[in-house]
Amino acid sequence: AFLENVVQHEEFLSGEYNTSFIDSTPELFVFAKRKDRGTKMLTFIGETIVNGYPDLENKKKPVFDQPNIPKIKRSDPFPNGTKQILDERGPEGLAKWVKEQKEVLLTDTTFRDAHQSLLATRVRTHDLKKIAEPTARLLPNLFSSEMWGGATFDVSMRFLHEDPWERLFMLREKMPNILLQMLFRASNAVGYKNYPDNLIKEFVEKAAEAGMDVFRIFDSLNWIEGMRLTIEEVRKQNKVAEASICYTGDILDPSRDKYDLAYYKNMAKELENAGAHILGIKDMAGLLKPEAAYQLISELKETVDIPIHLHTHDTSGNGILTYARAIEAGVDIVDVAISAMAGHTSQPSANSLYYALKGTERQPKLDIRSLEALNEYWEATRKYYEGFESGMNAPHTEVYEHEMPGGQYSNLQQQAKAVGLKGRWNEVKDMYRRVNDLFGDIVKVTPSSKVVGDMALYMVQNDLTEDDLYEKGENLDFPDSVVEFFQGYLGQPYQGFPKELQKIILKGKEAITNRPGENLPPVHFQELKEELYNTLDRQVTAHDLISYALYPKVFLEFERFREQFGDVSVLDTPTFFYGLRLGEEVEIEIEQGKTLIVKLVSVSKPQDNGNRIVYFELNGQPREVVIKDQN
Ligand code: 3PY
Ligand code: ZN
Repeated sequence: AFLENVVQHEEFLSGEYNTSFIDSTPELFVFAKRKDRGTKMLTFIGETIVNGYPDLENKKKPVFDQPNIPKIKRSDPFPNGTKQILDERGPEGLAKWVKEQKEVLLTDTTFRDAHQSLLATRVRTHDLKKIAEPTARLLPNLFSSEMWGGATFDVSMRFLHEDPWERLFMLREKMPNILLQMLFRASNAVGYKNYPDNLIKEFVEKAAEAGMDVFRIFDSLNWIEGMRLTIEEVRKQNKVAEASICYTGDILDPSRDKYDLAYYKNMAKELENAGAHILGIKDMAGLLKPEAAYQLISELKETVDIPIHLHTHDTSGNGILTYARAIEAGVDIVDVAISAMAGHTSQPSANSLYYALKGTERQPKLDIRSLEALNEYWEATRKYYEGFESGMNAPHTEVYEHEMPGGQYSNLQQQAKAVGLKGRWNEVKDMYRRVNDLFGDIVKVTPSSKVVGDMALYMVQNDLTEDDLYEKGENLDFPDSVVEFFQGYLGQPYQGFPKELQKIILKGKEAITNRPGENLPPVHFQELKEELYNTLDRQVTAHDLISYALYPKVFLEFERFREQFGDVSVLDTPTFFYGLRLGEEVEIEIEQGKTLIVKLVSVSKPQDNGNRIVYFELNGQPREVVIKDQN
């Protein structure tokens, strides 16, 4: 069947896959016969019923309460918001407007970082679609909605079998009055490695055209050389370049003087000079203590003329106090999430901040009843995803020690489990901190944080100490990500690499000091397009091409899945994760005005060949599908 052979092909599995792979192995890319949409959908539901959703331990469908969607008048015109200000006044005009506002402005991260940090990025477009318009109508004073980028791009294709571009188009349509914001890893785009310059430009151009307004741009080593190209391209598109400093260490601790106030002030000035419309402070692990926030923001307000946008994670439980102090010091915008999706590794709660600022002139302008109504929706919706909860249910102040980003904690925990270190999680966390010291105290955020995590796992797994690396380094086979990091493929860390360790890890391999993107051959979009057209046997969009160029394997697997099962993003979330109970009936709107009514009638015992027959009613007619039982 289409592409099924591909993922098992040796070259593919070895990771040496490149985009000429299709040319040299055409036999692998043959299409399966097309089935109708109803059959595809029944096959997917049948698969889920018989074999379960791969990542979930609990396969039995719980009974969920239906999330309440707040009442809104859809026929009313949308209230104007920041989107109109950007469109009318341009990014400089918007920045000027931001600075004129007395109250603190809010970015709502519920649609991106909140679920990336709490629920392994698993929130589906289906659930965003239902609440997008109510959010835009009920919170028209939001500065922006962060709804794309970071891990959402990869995860939506890989695990949710959804096209991230479709999510963007849908949200743009449902939220015409609010700025849409994304997290962009500069030369790493929405991936884990550096990409060719022309791919970065193409991504920014097409995302801007599709409706993206604010690009929060950061480099995982705070290396400004890695950010310039993206800043320039965003400016060219007349969109908002929010160039960001990643906050690490502790400016209150005199013994951690590598990243002191002067360091951050310098970087802020450089980003302003590089063309930032807004300065982002990205506190990805939630390390910025309240008094540090006050000092940092006070100093930065003196240093730059552009507005300042602060992002933190509430892992330590101190998030609201950090914001209160930053707001006192004059920060212009802060990132929050709707309460039910806030706290712990996510952002601080919008609802809490509203009350925390009561009695001050900087209290945000919002209708708290609306916020509570949206909260009710998210409280119920979050339950759909309980299989992806990290288990952290209290503040973790140890984050100040290990400095792990909010989005990495549960991820690394899973990785540790997968390599048999489940019982040694405390050692892994401690090793993470030690590896950071070993690497010379670096900024840790995707993808540099992944390098530290890989090294920590490797050292715990092999019972290695720091001394062991220096003593028997030549016999050690270091993880690829670590070798590539020391080769300079993610860019240059502040004050350089620790030289002795670099030598041990590289074993004679060369390291670069220029921008990795300069060395990478450009993507030939036209060739890629023909190749994909031949493979997929359909028109290929510019968006498909970008997804393919960034994540070739993930994109092809996503296409294979869609060919086999159709567009499963239209399914409600409980059915997507758990299938149907006997006798249960669901309505599936496969396109506007076209609905399938699916009822599960029975499931046969496995036959000798391991197949089960799943009996449905589809729009009242009996239908059956044959599913191989993998258990
Ligand atoms: C990401 O890059 O996905 C992040 O959220 C970093 O904090
Ligand atoms: Zn974050």
